[in-house]
Amino acid sequence: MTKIVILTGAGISAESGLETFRAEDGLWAQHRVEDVATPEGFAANPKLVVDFYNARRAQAANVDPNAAHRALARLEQQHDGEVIVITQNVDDLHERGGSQGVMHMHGALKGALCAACDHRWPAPMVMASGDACPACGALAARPDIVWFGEMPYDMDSLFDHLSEADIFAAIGTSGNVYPAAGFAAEARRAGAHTIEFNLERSAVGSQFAEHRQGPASLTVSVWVD
Ligand code: BJW
Repeated sequence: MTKIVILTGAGISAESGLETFRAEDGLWAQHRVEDVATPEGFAANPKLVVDFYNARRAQAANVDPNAAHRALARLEQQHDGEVIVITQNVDDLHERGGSQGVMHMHGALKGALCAACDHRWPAPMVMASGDACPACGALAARPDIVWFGEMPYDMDSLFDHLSEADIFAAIGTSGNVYPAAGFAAEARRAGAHTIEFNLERSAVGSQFAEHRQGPASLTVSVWVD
């Protein structure tokens, strides 16, 4: 029985209508990363950051999973072995496409996190900066998002999965952000066959044995079916 580990990035949600980060007109062309995706940015201007994620939460709620998300859910049902979906995305399109147990290594738009005690709870659709934490009462609610300089979630478990992978597939991720950008090399070292699904070669394209170029809705569906 083969174990398939899949890493997804913003490119898998692009055809659902969500912007990627590093496209010419992407999110980082419209906002300074330091302002909206670092703990320092949040400390300097919490309202700006909370508003940025409120807007993204609203956008994500208004789009639907696409054929690539649905194909991965079918893979999970059909494959005679384990399928692990690790996403860097903070939307819930994998879950709404039918995948179970998705690992959100960069957090989730649907989550709130207490900066004082690390308690996590479901975020309201519109968060306010300085909302109270239901566990400790501190006025320290923030979006449950992993910003630059913070430790992604579930790292030990993610590396265990990578070390057991027979197939590692990266879908729609530019390979610019670590530790996720190092996953292909890690899986390859452990003996996995590595496949990249992208419109173009990513920054870590040399780590993949196979490249499937084109829109994920098409290439992932062809791979699964
Ligand atoms: C399609 C498509 C279609 C389009 N079909 N494809 C120097 C060296 C190495 C590391 C560092 C360094 N200096 C600092 C670091 C660490 C830092 C880092 O990596 N910085 C780099 C910029 C160099 N990383 C961190 O700080 C991380 N934490 C950390 O390292 O902790 C310490 C640690 C050490 C050791 C082990 C473990 C931990 C935290 C990173 C947090 C990233 N956060 C963000 C924002 C929050 C989430 C949010 O707001 O949504 O996460 S940044 C942003 O980038 C977001 C994404 O998840 C992430 C990755 O982007 P992604 O998904 O790849 O999107 P794009 O836009 O870059 O690419 C889209 C791709 O899709 C493109 O390739 C397109 O071609 C493709 N595409 N349409 C198929 N239809």
